[in-house]
Amino acid sequence: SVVHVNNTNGNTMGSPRKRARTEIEPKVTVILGAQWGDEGKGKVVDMLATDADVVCRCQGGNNAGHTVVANGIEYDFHLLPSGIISPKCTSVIGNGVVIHLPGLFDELEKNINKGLNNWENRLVISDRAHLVFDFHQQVDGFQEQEKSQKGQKLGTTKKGIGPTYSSKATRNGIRIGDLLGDFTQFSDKFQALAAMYQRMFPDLIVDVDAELARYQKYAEKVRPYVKETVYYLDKCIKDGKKILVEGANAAMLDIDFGTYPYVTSSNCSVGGVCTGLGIPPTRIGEVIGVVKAYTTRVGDGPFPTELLDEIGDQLQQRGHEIGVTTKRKRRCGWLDLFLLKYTNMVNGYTALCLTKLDILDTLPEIKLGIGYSLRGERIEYFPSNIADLSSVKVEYITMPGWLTCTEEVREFIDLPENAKRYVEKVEEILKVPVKWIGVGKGRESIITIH
Ligand code: 2SA
Ligand code: GDP
Ligand code: MG
Repeated sequence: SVVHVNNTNGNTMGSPRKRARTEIEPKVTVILGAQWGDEGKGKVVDMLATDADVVCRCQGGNNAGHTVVANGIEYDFHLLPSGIISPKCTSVIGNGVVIHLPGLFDELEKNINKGLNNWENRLVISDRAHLVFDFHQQVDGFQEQEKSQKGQKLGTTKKGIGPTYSSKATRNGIRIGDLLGDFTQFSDKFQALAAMYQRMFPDLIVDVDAELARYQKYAEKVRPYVKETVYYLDKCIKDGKKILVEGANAAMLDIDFGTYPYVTSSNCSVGGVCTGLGIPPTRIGEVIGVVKAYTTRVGDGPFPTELLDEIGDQLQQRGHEIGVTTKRKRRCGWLDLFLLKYTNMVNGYTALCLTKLDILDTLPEIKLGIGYSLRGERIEYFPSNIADLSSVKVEYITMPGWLTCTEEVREFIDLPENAKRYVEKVEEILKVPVKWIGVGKGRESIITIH
């Protein structure tokens, strides 16, 4: 179908002037973490990938850890889009992603051992994506160590994400396209970058010759998958392909809108989809916010609804809240609807997937954060200042729990009444429909609300 932008005759010569027409093309569906990550994005992507042609990652790197449990096998994805296990899906790693090639090939091998096959023709990597080198990872560790001495560490995953995006912003970063071009030029850039970091961190060890020899091999290994992805995705859209975007990390870790400096180094909110793939905002359709039924955070930084008591421990244990990449324990707390209102402002969710409702099954009472006050006054905005956020007092509402196992429930109507009320309260306060509810790890453990 075609929209006529404007049919009026714009000229003065009598004959109608031909006007450009805006084609209505299929819209891209975006899946985003609405809290501090680990909401279950991998599982949601897997569910929607059965119906998709292309799944894209647009930002982050192998700091991410996305779990998919399919046919009894647990997969953890870090750089590969979770759609890679869907046999008819093409997986795109976009220009906004930072790629550690040794990590990427290790991840492929690990998944091939778990049964991943026929992926060779289904993996596409942008030539504009920046490379994460081992020295970026070492620098990440050094920076954390320095901050730690001042009691200010961020709790990064030490995957080199911050240093690599720094190189990108400083404009001495090295892209996949550089690796595949003239190797002498690549070597010069590599040497200059390594030398710069060696001046900054004298303890850094880089065997430049050995690294260059290693990367000469990686160049040939990765070459078959590399493409100019802006044209590729544009064609996919025009050909009517169904495209999913798999956000990594989450809104509260976004470098602009998150709890800076306790954030990651990319835009993990909706803007990162446009910049990380070259997709215009007019092509974005559904924006699905993935919301865990409580809140977790891994790494340092303020967390207003954190539970430092036995309820927090219970959520951590029942929810197996352990970092997929670093194996760190995740901090746990109540669901924070004030925070979610803020991330909804930034991301504009069209629907929510509320995951891990089953983890709340054993709680007699459940609290929901609905407002913040600062220095005795209720505030209307989510504080951008870390000192303020650390000192807010959260206003809660308390709802009765359901004390019933929900793991086998597949229809909303079959949920215990108090569980239904909990879900409805989330919808009522956020004014966004909850379209799916997660009640277990597996692919099948989902309630779809029609
Ligand atoms: P980084 O490494 O520079 O991106 O770290 C900066 C902050 O971002 C947090 N971050 C994450 N938070 C939740 N989940 C992530 N992925 C892994 C997982 C984390 C893990 O799925 O569990 O295994 O620890 C992720 N990646 C980055 C990080 O904790 C810092 O607070
Ligand atoms: P992601 O980073 O957002 O993809 O989430 P992670 O994979 O880091 O963490 C989510 C964890 O919760 C994984 O272990 C999932 O298998 C698990 N999970 C996802 N949805 C549900 C759910 O509805 N119930 C339960 N019990 N576990 C879930
Ligand atoms: Mg995760």
